[in-house]
Amino acid sequence: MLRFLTAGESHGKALIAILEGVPAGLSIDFDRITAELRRRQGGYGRGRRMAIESDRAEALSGIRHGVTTGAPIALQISNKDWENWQRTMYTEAEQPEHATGSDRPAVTRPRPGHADLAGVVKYGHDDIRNVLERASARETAARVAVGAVARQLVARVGADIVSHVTTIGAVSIPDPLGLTYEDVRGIPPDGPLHCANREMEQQMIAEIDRAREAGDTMGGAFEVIAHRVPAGLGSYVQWDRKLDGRLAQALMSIPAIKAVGIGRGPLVASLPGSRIHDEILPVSGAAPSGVGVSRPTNNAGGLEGGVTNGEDLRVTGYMKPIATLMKPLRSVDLTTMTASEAAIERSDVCAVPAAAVVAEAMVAIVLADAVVEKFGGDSVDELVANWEAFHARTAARFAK
Ligand code: EPS
Repeated sequence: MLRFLTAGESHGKALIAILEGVPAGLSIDFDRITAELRRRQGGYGRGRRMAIESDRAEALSGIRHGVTTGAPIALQISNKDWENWQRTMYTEAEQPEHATGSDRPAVTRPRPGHADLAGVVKYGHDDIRNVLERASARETAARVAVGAVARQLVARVGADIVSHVTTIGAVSIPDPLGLTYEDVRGIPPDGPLHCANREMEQQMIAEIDRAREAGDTMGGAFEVIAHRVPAGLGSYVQWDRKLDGRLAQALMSIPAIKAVGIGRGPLVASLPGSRIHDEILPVSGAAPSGVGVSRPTNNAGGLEGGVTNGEDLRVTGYMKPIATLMKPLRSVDLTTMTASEAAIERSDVCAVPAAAVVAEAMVAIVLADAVVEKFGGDSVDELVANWEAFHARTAARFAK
């Protein structure tokens, strides 16, 4: 229902996103888009590139006088670093006369863990730059801009999306599911890792510092929580309609994410059913989701049968360490086919907090898609009216 494409290289002129399927009549707060883009640029462990960029999305279509028209929305984020790369990244056949920046030699030593090797094999390139420019996580800025629009749509049916960092290297907060949406919403925006536990955050920072000093990199994990998600999104009737599968695909598509967990995640494999399944209890009064029962636990992470059940949606992403090491791993120079250290490109030491912001955006996009699917997608008024009717019907059903 909602689909988007992005284009753009890390050191090209700009990133572009085209988002189709946003209903007409949605007021767009551009400051919110800018704020999300700024959040993605932050977090302890980022490299020097982020000091160059100050991302802003310019809307080129699909929005008029601040309100969506129903037409495809095109967003553009300029790369400020472009001026340092024009002689390397120009698109014309010949280097333009007034091109700026330096003319860099080909990259020929693939970094283990990066798309470098697989990319040159697949596309038949000699210069790894043709791979790494697009395989760069720079692309995720475009996703965050799209996600910032999607967030504003899902907010119209009450949903809010937050995230927190749960692991950096060997340091993990003890029980992420023990934290509520309110706990995570309350993390100060300037928290260096956006971790709910200030003490453990210091240990995580030390972990990143140790990696930096060793010329190494560090991965981690983050959890995304979507609060007040309408019940009944997704479906169990067909494999590709299950919302857990759609969320997993969306999160796994973020660079460096190697695993996704829903609710209790991998632990479901090692605990008995009596400790995993969330009991269903009667409740007095109206539940905010309209589903008039109480669930004392939420190990399912808000999804049963691939359908939202009215509890908070909780999804965890596990990120590997970044592939560019200042103390490089062994590799092979593809020009001479001799042993050689992997290439060093300017990079981050740890980008887990940024990945968490990207994951929020991807969750927003998946939820917006599912909301449009369930409640209709031509105009926001129509969508909201359908949601309200569904909510009222659900509440009435459970009031019996
Ligand atoms: C990245 C390498 C670094 C990161 C970049 C992702 O870029 P550069 O090579 O320009 O220093 O900063 O991330 C971003 C540019 C961004 O916006 O997140 C990589 O190799 O993937």
